[in-house]
Amino acid sequence: MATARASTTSLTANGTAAAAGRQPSGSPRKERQGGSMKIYLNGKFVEKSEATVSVFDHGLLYGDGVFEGIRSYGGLVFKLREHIDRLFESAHTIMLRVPHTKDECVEIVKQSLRINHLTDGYIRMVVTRGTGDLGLDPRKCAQPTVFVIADKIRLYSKKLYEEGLSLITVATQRNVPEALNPQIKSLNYLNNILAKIEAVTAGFEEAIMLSSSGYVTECTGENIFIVKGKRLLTPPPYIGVLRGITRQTVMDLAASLKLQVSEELLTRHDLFNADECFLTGTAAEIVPVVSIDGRTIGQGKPGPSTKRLIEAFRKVTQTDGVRL
Ligand code: PXG
Repeated sequence: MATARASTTSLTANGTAAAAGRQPSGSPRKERQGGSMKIYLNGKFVEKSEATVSVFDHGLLYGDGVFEGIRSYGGLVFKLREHIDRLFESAHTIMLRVPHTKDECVEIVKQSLRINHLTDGYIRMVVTRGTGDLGLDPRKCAQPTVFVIADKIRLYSKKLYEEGLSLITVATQRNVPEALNPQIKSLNYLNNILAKIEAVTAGFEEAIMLSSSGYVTECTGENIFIVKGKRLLTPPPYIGVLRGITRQTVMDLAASLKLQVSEELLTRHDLFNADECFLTGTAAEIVPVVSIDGRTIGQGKPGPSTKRLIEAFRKVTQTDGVRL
């Protein structure tokens, strides 16, 4: 049985994970040395302490907005175009006008990294409906709010990447696409946060969310894959998962490893009986999974295909991308 669970994790009053004697892996990192951080906010770079938005911003009041999380490796911004395209698609669906061209967004992301002297960074680009009144009506919001934060991120400890994660499925179902399509990367992440709270409260780092009919969808901020023989399987987007950019990268890399990829409906039974399992996401990258709902996956340690995909992913992130 795998032992990677966070046994004494609990939720503090503000909902942040706190575990006896150890830092939660998702906790905010310390400020970079020197303490200065420049944030892009509505057309200019300002100090972090000045980077504030109105309490009337509908991004805050209603989660009315969209975002992207992007990574750069050694001065190369990975899949930058793909992230900006997805940001514009999310914005288009919620009828939010991004007040920049895609080329301008690319420049803003690059500048955010450069101005903060980051070559290996994590970038959060956010566009909200902007400042309105207390009603829902988006027509009251004159101008979208745009901000970009360039920082560092590490979701899980090194140990978890080496030994693998233990997951549980949770009662909170993934949003039904007919109500709120997970393809929209909106600021409304309560569905995912409720699932995360269930996992953390039970002493696990991450949750598997099921669809309303009980099929596997994704984790709270990562897509899920299994390896069965020479096949690499992941749930199809129509079941209600984000078309992850890391997910697509892994699907592209699989061919070179002679793995046959397909999008298939997966049950918990399929997960329990997989040879290997792993998660993908920009922030998390590729994380091996070794136990699900108490069942050991494969040999109970990161599998050979997972390790080769991690290696192939590491290589591609070091050679591909938009140069700063
Ligand atoms: N599914 C969901 C629901 C996501 O939010 C992914 C999959 C992976 O997609 P990419 O394109 O990044 O491979 C995400 C990623 C976090 C965090 O802290 C994760 C995401 C956004 C914000 C924070 O884990 N999204």
